[in-house]
Amino acid sequence: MSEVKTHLRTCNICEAMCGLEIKYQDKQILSIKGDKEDPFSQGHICPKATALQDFYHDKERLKTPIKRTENGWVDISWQDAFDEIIEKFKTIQETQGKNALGVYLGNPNAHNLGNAMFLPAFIKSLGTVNRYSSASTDQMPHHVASNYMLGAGILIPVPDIDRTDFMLIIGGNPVVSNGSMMTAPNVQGRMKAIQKRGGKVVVVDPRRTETAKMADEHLFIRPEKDALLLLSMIHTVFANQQIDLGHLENYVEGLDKIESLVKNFSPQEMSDYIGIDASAIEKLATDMASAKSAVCYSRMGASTQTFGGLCQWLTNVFNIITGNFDSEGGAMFPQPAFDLLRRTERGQKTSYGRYQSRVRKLPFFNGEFPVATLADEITTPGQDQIKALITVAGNPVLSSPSGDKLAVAFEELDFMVSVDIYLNETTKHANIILPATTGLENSHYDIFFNSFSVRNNAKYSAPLFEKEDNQRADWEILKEIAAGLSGRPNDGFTPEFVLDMELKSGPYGNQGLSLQKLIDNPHGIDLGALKPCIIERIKTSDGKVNLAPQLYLDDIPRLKDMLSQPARDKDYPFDLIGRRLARSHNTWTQNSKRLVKGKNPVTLQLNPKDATDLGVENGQLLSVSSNVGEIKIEALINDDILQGVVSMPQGWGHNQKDTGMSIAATQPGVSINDLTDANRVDLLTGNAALNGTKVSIKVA
Ligand SMILES: Nc1nc2c(c(=O)[nH]1)N[C@H]1C(S)=C(S)[C@@H](COP(=O)(O)OP(=O)(O)OC[C@H]3O[C@@H](n4cnc5c(=O)[nH]c(N)nc54)[C@H](O)[C@@H]3O)O[C@H]1N2
Ligand SMILES: Nc1nc2c(c(=O)[nH]1)N[C@H]1C(S)=C(S)[C@@H](COP(=O)(O)OP(=O)(O)OC[C@H]3O[C@@H](n4cnc5c(=O)[nH]c(N)nc54)[C@H](O)[C@@H]3O)O[C@H]1N2
Ligand code: SF4
Ligand SMILES: [Mo]
Repeated sequence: MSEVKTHLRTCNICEAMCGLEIKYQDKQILSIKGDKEDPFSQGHICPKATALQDFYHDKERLKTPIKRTENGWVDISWQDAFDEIIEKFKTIQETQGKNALGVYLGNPNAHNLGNAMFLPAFIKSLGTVNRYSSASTDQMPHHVASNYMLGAGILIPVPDIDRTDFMLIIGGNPVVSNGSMMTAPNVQGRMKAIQKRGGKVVVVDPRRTETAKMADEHLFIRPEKDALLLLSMIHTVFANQQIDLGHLENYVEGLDKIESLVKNFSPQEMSDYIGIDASAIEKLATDMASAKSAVCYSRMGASTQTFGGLCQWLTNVFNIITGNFDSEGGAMFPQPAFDLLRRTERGQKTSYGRYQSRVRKLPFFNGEFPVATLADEITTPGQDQIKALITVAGNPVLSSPSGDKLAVAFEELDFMVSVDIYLNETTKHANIILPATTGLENSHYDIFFNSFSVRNNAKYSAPLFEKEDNQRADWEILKEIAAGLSGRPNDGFTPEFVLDMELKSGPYGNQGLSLQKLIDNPHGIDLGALKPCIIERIKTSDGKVNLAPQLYLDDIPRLKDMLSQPARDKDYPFDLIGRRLARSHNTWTQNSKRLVKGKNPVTLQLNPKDATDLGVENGQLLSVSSNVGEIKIEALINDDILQGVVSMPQGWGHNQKDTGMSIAATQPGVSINDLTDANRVDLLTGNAALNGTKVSIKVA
């Protein structure tokens, strides 16, 4: 046995970028703890990080390419796998057109240095517009708002949680999710610090969440009414004449349009729809506008719904008109050391809205179509129909709306490839699975999440364990396919080479930032608090913030139409929303024994009054139906949820045959996305409307 060693790295499971201190001996991990000397996370860690060792040691994780045959899965060599994939993709594209090849990118791509760096070139090599990703089940409304208001989809406003005096959280549960589009390890500690310095935290959510329980105030809201809430808050700010653009006074266009828009959205008129008293709405808006600093942060619950586009736009509008945009304690903009914004020119025309999807005419945003229409594009005959598909680090059968229908659609493909670490609900439909290295075998630097971080940082993690001879990193796989398809030789650039170049030529290059400097500082380097910078960073052609883009104004009639619809559907009287669990991450961490032990966490939470009306008892098995599917799930009755609303975890449903995750299958749960309807999208951004699914409930 060799000596016990210490390895420092950043956890790459979620967005929080926690520093880890890992003690190990040979290939054995002795402990995984929070790195107290990481200047950003200061020792914070959650239970998922300790499972990194389980993913590393998991015997069911794939390490050799496998091919589906009549006699089951067989191992094949990398060369044979690449030869067959390139030959099949080329033939299909030559005979059926470039767009006959589709691509789906899942969430772990954003948490992987090589993928974040080399995916654009890979996608280009595919030569198809049929591009999809988990972004359209998640944060597309944020990117669309930034693109139309600020000229660049990557320019995301981030709550300055460490300095704000008032934080309003709409549809986010960062105490469990550890934050999203807000990279902030130890959100709980940061929220407590707001309270300690005399500030206030308010949560707006149909559930009394773990975050709501910590907040100073929680307001229950009816699902999908957030745009109305924001409009009535903006109405109040105008009515009180509290408009204050601060240092952006000469940089904001369209204030008059907002003023006339909100006239008809007074708190009094909207209150019944929203489910919050008019006086509470007025107080919230007034208190925020009068606070020294305040920030409205709205996330998943306000994005993955029918009006996600309007919600993210109006969130920005509220912050801007109260003087809380690009200023301390408000919504601010990071200046990352690896700056993706350098790829966008001022006034540059983007692909936003350039195309419509073939079947359902949904918008193409941020270089992709909504995944809610992927099944249609596979199953509907005609020119540009998808005949071959490659998924990279994604499990859309469990993560996309009407995921079970997508599984059926995959069976219609002529050829499918998955780059993944498991044989799961999605990859089992592939003809070939290419396994990538993961987690502790990879080097890391967070390209994306430093762009959404509440402080500017830089940290590099070397691989802890060397990969085995036969293994390949995701980026190596992607480069090999790209070279085969484009006919251009692999450029040979490694992630480290590009990272070093970007750091040296980036905004901190003149302060000596380089890969070597990061290697010399393995706990990471703090690059300081966020600074006002939007005037320099904005990418609109006139350098001004566009407060009222026409696209958004044109979506208001759709919102108004909702007002005339009945509050409760006759056949499906409940609104289903999702929830996240502290011990699972989306669909893929469920093969870790230490994370899935204990009681089945996949339960339907409902209010005691609804339970009484339905004659349901705690723990009873229920049958839940929507217009597209039915599942069976146990009842969890408590008053932490609004009457008429029910909630269940997302990311589960490992109850299928022919998959290779036996620990996950011991506690399979059911998939929420067998109930969500792919036809329900936010028509403005194409984002899936996962929350607010209408369901009926009966005892099973
Ligand atoms: N109803 C409902 N649905 C939701 C949500 C919700 O709240 N409610 N949330 C949505 C959100 S926010 C998201 S981001 C999506 C996520 O949707 P997806 O990205 O489709 O799902 P994941 O579970 O993240 O899938 C990760 C896949 O990558 C594989 N993987 C893990 N690590 C690696 C790696 O290092 N390399 C490779 N090549 N593969 C790897 C896993 O085995 C798995 O197949 O789900 C969405 N779906
Ligand atoms: N432990 C854990 N952490 C995770 C993940 C995980 O799976 N597990 N996934 C990661 C990913 S990919 C992401 S994108 C982030 C997401 O992180 P968050 O944005 O914090 O997402 P959720 O925890 O799903 O919280 C969404 C909240 O919206 C509420 N909600 C639902 N519908 C509505 C509505 O109509 N209006 C309002 N106001 N609220 C509503 C829900 O009750 C829920 O509390 O979490 C990340 N972190
Ligand atoms: S909060 Fe996220 S980044 Fe931090 S340890 Fe947990 S999973 Fe890893
Ligand atoms: Mo996500």
